[in-house]
Amino acid sequence: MAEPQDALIVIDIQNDFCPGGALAVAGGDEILPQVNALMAQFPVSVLTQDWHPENHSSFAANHPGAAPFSQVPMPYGMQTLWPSHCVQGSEGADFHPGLDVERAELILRKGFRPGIDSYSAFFENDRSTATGLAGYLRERGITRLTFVGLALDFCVGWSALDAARLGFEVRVIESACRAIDLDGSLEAARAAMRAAGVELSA
Ligand code: VGL
Ligand code: ZN
Repeated sequence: MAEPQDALIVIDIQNDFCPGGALAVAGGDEILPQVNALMAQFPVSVLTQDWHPENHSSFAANHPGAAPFSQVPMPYGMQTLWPSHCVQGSEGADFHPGLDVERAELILRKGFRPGIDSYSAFFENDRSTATGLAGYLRERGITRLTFVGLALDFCVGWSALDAARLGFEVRVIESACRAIDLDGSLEAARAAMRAAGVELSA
């Protein structure tokens, strides 16, 4: 049961992460009915929106000769290079039309700085530049977070790990997520979440 101190955090359910999108996650649109039903049950829902400028450094197209899904060293660590996706103002960056966007009380955009990616809803990929979400949730008295969305092994997983590190009680509902699963990333994310005390529920 959702209590007043609960919030649902809905990660990146955008056209580009759904079938037909630039960085499509298999079955990404299948989670919509469950996500919408959860939003109706939680007292607070927050949506995140991946929101990159065209010159974003996580795009393979901005690294001449580099292939999508390869890795490059960045000042903050290794960065996977992605097909260009969720470009600010594009249709691909819009929320999936089937998502109950009007229920959300906050829409948090991330990944808008050209030089750094932001998988997590709490910190950019240097793990230290804050997005402000933790402060928002704390000021509202929220202590328990339930994560759903795309993709389980990247933006959902990194967000859940940061939330646990910040002291929130954290749950991920796996049936309301889908994964990219790049080179074992799904199992690695699951193991890291379990080790951090994140509750993975079916
Ligand atoms: C995501 C890769 C790049 C995600 C965002 O939402 O999981 N993955 N940008
Ligand atoms: Zn992205």
